Amino acid sequence: MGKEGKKQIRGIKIQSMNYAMIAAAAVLYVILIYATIQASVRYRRMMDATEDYILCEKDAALVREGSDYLTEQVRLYTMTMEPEYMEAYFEEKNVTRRREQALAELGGYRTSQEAYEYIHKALDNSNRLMEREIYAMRLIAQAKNYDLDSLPEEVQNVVLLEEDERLSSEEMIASARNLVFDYGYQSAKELIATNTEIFLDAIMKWTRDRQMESASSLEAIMGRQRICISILFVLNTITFILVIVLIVKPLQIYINCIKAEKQLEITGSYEFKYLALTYNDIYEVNAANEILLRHKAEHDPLTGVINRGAFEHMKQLLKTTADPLALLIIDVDKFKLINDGYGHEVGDKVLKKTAKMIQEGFRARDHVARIGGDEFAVIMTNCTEELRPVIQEKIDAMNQKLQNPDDGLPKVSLSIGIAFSDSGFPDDLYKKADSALYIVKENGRCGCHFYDEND
Ligand code: GH3
Ligand code: MG
Repeated sequence: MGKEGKKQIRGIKIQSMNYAMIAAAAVLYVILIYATIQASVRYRRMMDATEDYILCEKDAALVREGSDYLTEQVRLYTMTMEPEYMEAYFEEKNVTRRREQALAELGGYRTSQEAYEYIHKALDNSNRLMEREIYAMRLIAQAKNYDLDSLPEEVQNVVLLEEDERLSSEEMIASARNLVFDYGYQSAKELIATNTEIFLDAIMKWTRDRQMESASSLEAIMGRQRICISILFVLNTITFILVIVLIVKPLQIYINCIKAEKQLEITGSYEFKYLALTYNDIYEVNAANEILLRHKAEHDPLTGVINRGAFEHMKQLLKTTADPLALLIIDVDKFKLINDGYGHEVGDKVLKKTAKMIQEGFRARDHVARIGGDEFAVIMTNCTEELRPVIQEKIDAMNQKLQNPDDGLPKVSLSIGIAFSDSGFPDDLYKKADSALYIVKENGRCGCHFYDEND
């Protein structure tokens, strides 16, 4: 098969398969890596949402604590009238500022705007309550006749209502206590607590929404990762199967073919099929060359029958066999005269014709060889002396034909010496046949003689 034939080979190319697998694996790996990054981002978001919630809760607690602390200090002040409580109150209001700091911190977090407004409202409520508290403190200071200059500016700046100015000290104290203990104060406090609660509820809901969103997209990403891993597994399995089908199996088959000295089976990938076809081409050419060379080495180029070398080889092979055989040595009579009279070319033609005739005259299993210039030998396998008349007949027929040529070639005749062997080709068989031939040559040629011990 030539190049054209090889072009028509159908099969998967290992190279193409490799490229396809590498490309598919690369795409899947990129998707997987991207999905992993996405998963980390979603996970981080979930963590952030939880962290934000904790911080919001802490800050909401700070707002409430700050407000409660102010309430506690103002109430203690109105009850005990000890200045230290007023100092503690203003320390919280102006220096510690837990509520403001908590709110400032909340502004920095990723919080829901809606929730943020509630905590802001809580702070506004707390601030509005402070006006009432400071007014209460001013009433106490007024009732106790404290030096106004020693009091915080906010207290100094309070302008008492006219009806309060007219109150007695006890009434003022009672009014101050009433301001920070009455129902209105309590409701305002509850409003602060409610707004803080609403804030926390809103933050909780917001956090849960963020977590749910991140969790569901995390779930989707994990799903995609599972699909990618499954596809990778399938691809790997396909690759393994293809390697077995396209490479491993064909190699085993090829090795077996080579061991059996057979042509290679056309199987496996495109490359293997190409290799097998090329090998088979070479194999065929080699086999043909071998046949040709062996034929050349064993055959006579002029007549086409086996040559002397092959005849000797055959003698060796038959030496130890058990079958009976006959050896005929055939020589063309006065052949020199043909050469001299008609030329060498005619001589060759006569030799060719003689060889052909001998070959056609004997059985296919008999071996005809050219063992000299005008000398031939026939080994008749499985032949006993019983066949003498048959042999005689054959020889007579051949001589008859050669003596009456119808092809324009000169007349010739053959002299033949024959010897039999009961088993194989003994060493002296040739000599016997040759001596029988000599007898024919001595006795007028054109005929045959069977070797006889008594000759
Ligand atoms: P005899 O009857 O005693 O055999 O006489 P003969 O002339 O045939 O003598 P011999 O067998 O010795 O001669 C063989 C001749 O065959 C000698 C040689 O020139 C000739 N010869 C050998 N090989 C070839 C060949 O290939 N072609 C031709 N044309 N002649 C050959
Ligand atoms: Mg001769």
